[in-house]
This record gives sequence, C-alpha cells and structure tokens, in this order.
Amino acid sequence: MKLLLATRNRDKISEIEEILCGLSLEILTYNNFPDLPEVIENKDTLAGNAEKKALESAEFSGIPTIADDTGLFVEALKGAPGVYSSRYAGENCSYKDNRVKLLSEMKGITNRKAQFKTVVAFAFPGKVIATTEGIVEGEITEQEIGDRGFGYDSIFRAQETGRTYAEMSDKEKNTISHRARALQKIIPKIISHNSDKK
Ligand code: ITT
Repeated sequence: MKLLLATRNRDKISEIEEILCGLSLEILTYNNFPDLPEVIENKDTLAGNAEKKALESAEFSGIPTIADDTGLFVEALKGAPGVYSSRYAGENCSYKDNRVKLLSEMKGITNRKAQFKTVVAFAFPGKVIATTEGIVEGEITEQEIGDRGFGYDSIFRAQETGRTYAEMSDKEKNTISHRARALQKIIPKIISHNSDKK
C-alpha cells in the first residue's frame, strides 16, 4: 500500500520512516507531490492541524495519508510554545532561534516541567479514519545538552530516561518518543486498512 507522509520536514520523515519500517508500505512524502498546495495550519489544536493536513493532502494526492503535528508544552509558560512550536521565535526562524528564545523565557524559573505531544491523523480522501496522541513528560534543561536530534531535542530531558532526546541514539528516541507513541497507536488502523484492500 502507498502511504503519504504529509510533511517536508526531513527530520520528521526519517523518524517516521524508521518507526513504520517493516510494515510493507511504499512511503511517499510531499517531495513526491511538488504541486500539492500548501496546507495552512491555522487551527488552535494539534489535532485540528493534523486532521486538516491529513485530509487535504489525501484529497489532493488520492492516497491514504498520515500527518503529524507536534508541540512542546511548558507548564510555567502556560503551555507555550505549544501549537506554535515551529515559529516560536518568529516567522522563518531556525531550530536554534527557538531553543535560544525558550531558554531565555525560562531563565530563573524553577518549575521546568514540560510535555512533548504529537497528534497523528490518518485519512483517506474525504474521511479522517483515526487520530492518536503520544505524550512524553519531562523538563526543560538550563542549557543545551547533547548534539543529536533536531528542534528542541537538546533542551528537553525525558523523565523516564533522565537524559535529553539529543543525548539518545535515533533508535532510543524512536522507542520512547511522543511521535513514536502516537504512531504505534495508529499502526493497527493502517494495517487493517491495508488488509481490507487485499
Ligand atoms: P510540518 O511541515 O510537518 O508541519 P514542522 O516543522 O512545522 O513540520 P511540527 O509542527 O510538527 O513540525 O513541529 C513543530 C516544531 O516542534 C518543529 O518545527 C520542531 O522545532 C519541534 N519539534 C517537532 N518534533 C520534534 C521532536 O521530535 N524533537 C524536537 N523538536 C521537535
């Protein structure tokens, strides 16, 4: 079965491909559909954006699609950067700009609790089939630690390992991460659609 990943973000593509490998899927991405109109992520929830992205992309491509939307929710900042995690430091900012801004907002704050959350939506043209969520509890470090990963990885320490995502191997992050948890829950829906088709 062909499955479209509704993203151009290379870091996300490689994580998702690794998590879904072994499922006999032919994985396509936005790079295979250069004319696909940009999906405007204008909802105020991760689920709203993931479902919109999956549905519009499935309709355009004609292919079953999964879309993920992810946010880092920091308790002391009332949930910021949250749904706006990609452009926290402004339009066209880099991953580094976002980390610098978050560390600076957190300066002197002792409550460093945070949650990484991913919502994954699976859609066919015209219909969202399933939406799942993965959450990892943790905290924002005082400075960057580790040099792997992307985005906020070097400043998010997962509670269950006591290390930042940027200190973990790809395999370890893909075993415990927010994205892996959401994808593991949606895999049965993809498999059952795949077997319906046979
Ligand atoms: P799309 O094109 O797929 O929407 P995006 O970069 O906008 O890609 P998201 O909205 O899902 O990605 O995620 C928002 C931001 O959160 C993203 O730009 C990263 O800075 C950060 N992020 C997402 N997943 C992450 C992860 O696993 N580890 C660290 N940071 C992550």
